[in-house]
Amino acid sequence: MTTNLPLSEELIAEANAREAAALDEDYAALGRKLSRTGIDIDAIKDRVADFSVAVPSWGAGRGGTRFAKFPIAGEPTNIYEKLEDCAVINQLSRVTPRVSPHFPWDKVSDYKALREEAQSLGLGFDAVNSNTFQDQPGQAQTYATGSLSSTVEATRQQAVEHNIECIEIGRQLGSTDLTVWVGDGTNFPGQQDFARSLDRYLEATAQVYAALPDDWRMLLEHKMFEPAFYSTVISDWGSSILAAQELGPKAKCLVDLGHHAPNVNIEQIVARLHRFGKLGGFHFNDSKYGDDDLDSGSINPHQLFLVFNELVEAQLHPRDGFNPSYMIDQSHNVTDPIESMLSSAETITACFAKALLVDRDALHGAQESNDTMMAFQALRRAYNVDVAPIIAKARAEAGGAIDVLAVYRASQWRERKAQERKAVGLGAGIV
Ligand code: LRH
Ligand code: MN
Repeated sequence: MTTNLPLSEELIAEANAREAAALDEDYAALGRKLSRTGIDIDAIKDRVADFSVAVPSWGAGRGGTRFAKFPIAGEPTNIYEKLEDCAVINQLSRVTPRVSPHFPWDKVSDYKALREEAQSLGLGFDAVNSNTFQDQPGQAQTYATGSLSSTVEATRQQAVEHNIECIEIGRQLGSTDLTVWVGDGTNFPGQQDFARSLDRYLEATAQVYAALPDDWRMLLEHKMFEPAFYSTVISDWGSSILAAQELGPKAKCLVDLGHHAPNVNIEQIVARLHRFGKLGGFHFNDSKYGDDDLDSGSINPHQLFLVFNELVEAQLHPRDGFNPSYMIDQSHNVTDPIESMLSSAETITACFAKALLVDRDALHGAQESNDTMMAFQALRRAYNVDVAPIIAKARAEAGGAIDVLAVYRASQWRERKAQERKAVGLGAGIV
């Protein structure tokens, strides 16, 4: 039961009152434009109102690189403060009602209390993330030479037990997905045998798979490189889908947009994973070079649109258990994390709305008749529509803010939290 939303509803209502007339005008104008091509704007708005994307608990604080992390005053210092900030994002945007937690970063002693606190803030939990890419103080076995694919039996067992512990925590939080990303790999040719490394990974991951409750899924996250810089055990969608097929029907593939080489056709990977019933979820972000974890759609919004174009096609041709988890996974190194996730949630929702505007009959007809230009134009026409009035209308009707960033800044949330929260020390790395 949502009892204590972080921001005053009056603040949002007063700001919306000032914006309402302009929004209504823009919405009506866009509605007339879309109805000329047979599109009912309210039907699109209703689809948008049902759309949601989860936010990463680790994205609520400042992120960093191996060189440095520059904290901001008032950033969250524990999972409870992270939930508060995630609740601000959802109260304003009304599209981020779930948080994806990461363990042990979000470890607490009472998960029932954590779940209740989240519920009081209007939040639930999405996929839980395990972490066998860092050693924790007092850990028996190091992950320095790998985790689920380690040559050391005791290390693989430790990694298996940690993942099973994450499932147990997730069950208490009401989650039904476990995301497994392992940084296992090598920095030198010959350092490890590719086949034996994968076999050890499969043997160990099968033990985690066996511990999944019936209604759970395991989401395998592939990544081309980093922290390993010569080879990575699950480096691409091919390794991921083969592993997921080997493990069983509850194993699916998670696509982190930043985990591919520049210019890889990610939307085609989405179509392929869907074709074989293995599309399990997404980590949305953007990148120009490596796994930059930049704000979604900030570098290549057209690629994000093309990914959603494939997802709308997939919804029209569902395969076994088509229910991909949409999650943001970003590192906010230079912005206020709340502002970045508000902006990213808007961009992700907008790319979904634009994909809904594609005239599928015109597209399919042009594809079948090899009318290349009209096939391309079917996508481009939809991409060129400014869907902001639809997103804002759906948001305002759900109690959110028409201008999310303006209301967030007017709330003085960060300034107020800077008074309350203890300062975060200097450091480096993602969290
Ligand atoms: C790995 C990754 C993974 C998370 C981590 C925070 O690069 O994308 O999803 O565990 O970032
Ligand atoms: Mn990720």
